Amino acid sequence: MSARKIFVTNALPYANGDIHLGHLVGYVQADIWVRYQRMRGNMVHYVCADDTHGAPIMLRAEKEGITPEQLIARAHASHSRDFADFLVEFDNYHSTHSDENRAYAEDIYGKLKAAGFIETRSIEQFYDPVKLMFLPDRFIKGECPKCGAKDQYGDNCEVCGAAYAPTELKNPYSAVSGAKPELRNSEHYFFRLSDPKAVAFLREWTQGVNADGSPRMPPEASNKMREWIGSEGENKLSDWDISRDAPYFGFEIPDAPGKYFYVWLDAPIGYLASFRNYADRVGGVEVTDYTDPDKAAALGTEMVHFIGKDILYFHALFWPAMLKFAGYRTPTFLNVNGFLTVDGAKMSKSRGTFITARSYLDLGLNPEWLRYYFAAKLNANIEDLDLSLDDFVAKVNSDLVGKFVNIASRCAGFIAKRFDGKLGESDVTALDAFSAESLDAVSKAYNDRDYSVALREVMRLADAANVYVNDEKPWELAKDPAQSERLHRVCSTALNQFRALAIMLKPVLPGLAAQVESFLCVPAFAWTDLFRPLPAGHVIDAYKHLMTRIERKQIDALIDANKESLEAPVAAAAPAKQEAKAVAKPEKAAEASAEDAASPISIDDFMKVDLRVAKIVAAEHVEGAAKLLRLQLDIGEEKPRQVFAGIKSAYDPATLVGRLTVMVANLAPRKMKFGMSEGMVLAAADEAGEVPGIFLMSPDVGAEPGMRVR
Ligand code: B3M
Ligand code: ZN
Repeated sequence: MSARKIFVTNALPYANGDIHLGHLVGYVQADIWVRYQRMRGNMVHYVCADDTHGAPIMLRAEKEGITPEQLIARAHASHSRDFADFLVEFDNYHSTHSDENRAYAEDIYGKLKAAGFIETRSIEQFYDPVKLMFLPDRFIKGECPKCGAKDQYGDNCEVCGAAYAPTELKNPYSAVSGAKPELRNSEHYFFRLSDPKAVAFLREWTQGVNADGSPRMPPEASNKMREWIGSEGENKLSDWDISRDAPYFGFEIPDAPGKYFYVWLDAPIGYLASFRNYADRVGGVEVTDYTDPDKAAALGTEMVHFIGKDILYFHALFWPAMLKFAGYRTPTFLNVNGFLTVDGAKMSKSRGTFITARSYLDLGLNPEWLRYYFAAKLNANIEDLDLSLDDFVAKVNSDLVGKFVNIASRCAGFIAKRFDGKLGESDVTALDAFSAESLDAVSKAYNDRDYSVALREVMRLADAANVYVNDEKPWELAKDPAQSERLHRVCSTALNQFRALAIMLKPVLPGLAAQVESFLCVPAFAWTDLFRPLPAGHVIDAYKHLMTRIERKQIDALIDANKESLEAPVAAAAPAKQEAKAVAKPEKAAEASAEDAASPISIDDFMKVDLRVAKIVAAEHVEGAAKLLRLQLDIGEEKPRQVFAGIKSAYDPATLVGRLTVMVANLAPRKMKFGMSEGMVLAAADEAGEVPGIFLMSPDVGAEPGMRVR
């Protein structure tokens, strides 16, 4: 069979937040697949980019006092670093705010327009008369029309779960300026998805198969699409609003001054842009082989997208329709992953399970532990994946350290000490377990993205290798000089078994595999190496320790580091709705972990914290918040500061009014579910939890609001 030619992408992370473990599921899944395909000798171009446009990025940059370009440059650097450190190895990590993306977006839009798929229409929308902009749904808040809960977003209520249009909110206000929004008309551009040609195409595309009979998406996804499109004769698809009015951070639509492409229009186009940027950089790759429908069909090139289930709608409907009617090839396959839960529950900032990629690395946890755990639980279905923390520790320690690494650590020393690092003959029958049949099973499972099946088979083989070592007992053979030849044979055999396991684990554990390659003194493993054991006479290096065990206390430190401070809970990440591009930044804990607290800082570090005596001029309960009180703090400024403090369990708000305390005055303001928090008050609590209560700080008699504390 000739080599496959595959263009692979991962969903583009939004430039408005950090990479967290929930993101990593899909990236690790794709990276494993790419590495496996490459080991098989297939040609893969694997690209990604940051998704950079839209109102949330514009507004956030403004709030931080930087340009959107600066904000996305910062995100690009941190995202690239996070992926590289988790061994997710893209050929290119580009940006949707790029010349290539503008060119593709204009080309696709122009072709859709020429084909009659673009239409303009006037729509009525909320407008912020202070900020002078139309408001995305997520930036309008008010009272839920169903249950009356206050401070709910414009698209759905977090208290009763109702979904509604922003115009249905009672007492709506702009989350940007606080102003009462007005309804205004504006001309919008639409992609005519309801056109009978589009509907017919999508019905076939989502339900049909590729020319070679392979499916285009998992069956659950096809079924979902059937529901969304509706059955023959019925059409549930509505036209898609692809424009936004200035001010907006994005690409202006050609011949439409003041109108911009909606971020979701140019986001998937970013796949092509990143590929183009890559091809131009490296040379020798012909992008149109993968994007032109005729060339793609003739050459059999594939285009595979790895996405999360929350963005299926965009990738299974809008994206293929855009490509099709603009004269591009359509995707070969959509791989759809589910959400990550931690210990069976949604990731949570207050519980510390909304874990950033960076915090994991910073605490010295090995990225391959997580890659292995994810892989061991991943299959080709759209299922949520649970990171069960105890199971994580147990599985990594037992499989990787206890079973895999253990084989080498028990045998390699004898080869070095007794046989000058030279391998001897291997026991052919002991290697029989690694039959073509079981290797085929592993291959098939990797190719089908059934990694849990692949790894179960690999661990079965590891068990067999351990049984062999346990039966042969090299440590006992070593005591008897007459058994030297036998010892040589057993250790050589076991190391060949170990090598075969390392080859099969390489897509998941590329770093560990590289260490094994260097220890065995062999070039980079290819899949076909499985069928050729190392011969007698091959010289290996001294064994170096390959992987340490995870300790539960490392996990506890990780949870601690991600625990949101009591004083400043942040609104939970917005679900990825059409307008809801704002994924709240997972905030690092303000309270450092126990170790951090103990390490010394300089006086300069301390002086960076602006502590002030503050007078509590108002205190009240916050509706819907279990732990918080809303405080107004006078620190001698024109207006009191609003601060949310997690002290509700300890204080009756009425008793607080009038008293003095100490606040951090230069903490970056944070947008919370209930409003802005503009600082933090200081309070003591027993970390061990033995002494109950929270104790607010007080200055001595005579202190005045606004005095600096140092
Ligand atoms: N950036 C995911 C989100 O922000 C979105 C994916 C784009 S893939 C083309 O919800
Ligand atoms: Zn409600």
